[in-house]
Amino acid sequence: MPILLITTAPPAKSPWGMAGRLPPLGLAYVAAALEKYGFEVEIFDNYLLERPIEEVKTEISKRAPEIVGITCSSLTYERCIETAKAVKEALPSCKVVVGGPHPSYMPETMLQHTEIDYVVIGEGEQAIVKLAKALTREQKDNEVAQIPGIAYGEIRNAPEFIAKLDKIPFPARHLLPMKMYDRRIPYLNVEPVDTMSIIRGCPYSCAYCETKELWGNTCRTFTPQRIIDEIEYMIKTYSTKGIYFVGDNFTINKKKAFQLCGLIKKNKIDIKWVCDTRADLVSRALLREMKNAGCQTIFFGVESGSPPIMEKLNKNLSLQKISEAFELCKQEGIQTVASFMLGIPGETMDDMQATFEFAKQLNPDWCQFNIYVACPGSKLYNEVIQKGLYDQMDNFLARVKTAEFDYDMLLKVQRQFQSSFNKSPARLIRVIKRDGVVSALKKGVSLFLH
Ligand code: B12
Ligand code: SF4
Repeated sequence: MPILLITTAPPAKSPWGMAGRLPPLGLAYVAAALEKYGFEVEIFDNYLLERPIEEVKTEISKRAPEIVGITCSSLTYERCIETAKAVKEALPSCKVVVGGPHPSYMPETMLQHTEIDYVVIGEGEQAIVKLAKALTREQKDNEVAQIPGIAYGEIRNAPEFIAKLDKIPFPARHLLPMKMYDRRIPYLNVEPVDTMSIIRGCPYSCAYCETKELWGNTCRTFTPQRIIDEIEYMIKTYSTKGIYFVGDNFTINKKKAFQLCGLIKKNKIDIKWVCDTRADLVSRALLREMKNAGCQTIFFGVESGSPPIMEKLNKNLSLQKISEAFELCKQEGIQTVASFMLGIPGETMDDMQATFEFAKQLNPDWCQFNIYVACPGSKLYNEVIQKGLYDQMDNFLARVKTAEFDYDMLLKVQRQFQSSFNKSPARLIRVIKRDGVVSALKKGVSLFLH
């Protein structure tokens, strides 16, 4: 049974801005699971290629799959529906399955479209294999209705999390045009850089985040040896020099993080990497071990410099702890990225100013001031919707507006903060230390012109 997995083109115009073009790891995992069970699979990454829908339709007719799986985030919701329609126009008997963050949080918004046959809620690997197997059999209806994480008609089955992640194969990167992706990242001084996802689930309950809804509240990881096997495979197959560990809280399981770093050193693996984590999940000993194992940069979601706003975000993390983590990283020679959000419901201009002051105090290597967008699945999203604290809704993502601020004000504040931070002497000194005078001067000129 031939199966085609598709990412949709990004929306033509989005108030949320567009991020980089990285390999769609989720679809690659789904593809690998299907291949393991002998299914014939192709991936068409139209988020990367951005072909118009008529061309997508031609592509679908040409490949003649019996199942099309589409990945969907809230941002690409409309594109997903458009693509599902194109599938049914090209091949009316082809089954359309959607999965990814948005269908997992809001399956009803997908199933109201008759072009969509099935929704997969949560992790896709087990559900898609069960579904594809069932669809090849005579008694498919009974079998499909039993699949955990499947939704269609009146059926809404709860997902089943994969207990032992090592059981799932490496993502099927061989089905992707690997050379066409953005294989550079400002936080690493090597290239090509590729992505890996090694952790699923999070026990924290930050009000703006919906990760739990997709991955559950228990943190699951691949074993350190399995991660090493994938890194070595990447180096051998794709000449990978840097790894961007996408996803949340790399150091959440400190023991495994130590083991992984130990194995990188023991096997003399020459790789540089960047990861995300929380400021309360690092220690000097761990940072030292990470640095020795090739970690160049850590991305911290700091979010705010205002204690009441941190309280509101339910981050359960003090500013003191964050300052300590940044200081430790400096001392151990690991670069830092501090990411902040502006425009949290309840935030005042004073709170935003506190964020800016805190950013200066942390003095990270890179600083991002992002305008908060309320995403389905999170506690804060529900509050924004219930209280009507938004002035624009695009693909279910809400642009927040309160008595204190609107989007235009936030844009001004964001530009001012970003520009002041980039031009600050402390930052320039940091860039000189990091990149050398010539490169820093070049960057300095571009920063001042910013
Ligand atoms: C890395 C990342 C990015 C990268 C790369 C994205 C990419 N090409 O994959 C970049 C930086 C480009 C990015 C951009 C954006 N991102 Co992002 N991103 C992530 C992050 C941290 C990891 C994604 C990942 O690789 N996960 C690992 C893989 C294995 O998981 P997965 O893709 O979800 O796939 C699994 C299941 O969802 C399911 N599945 C997925 N697709 C399908 C399809 C079928 C048919 C089936 C059966 C199953 C299935 O099975 C997969 C395997 O189990 C997640 C958070 C997270 N922890 O997941 C946020 C996340 C996906 N991003 C998010 C957002 C909001 C964005 C942006 C809108 C941000 C912005 N303002 O620009 C853009 C939109 C990009 C887009 N195409 O939609 C939200 C999505 C929320 C939502 N409601 O949709 C998330 C959940 C983060 C968050 N908590 O807010 N992102
Ligand atoms: S923001 Fe990070 S720590 Fe907080 S709930 Fe989401 S994944 Fe967990």
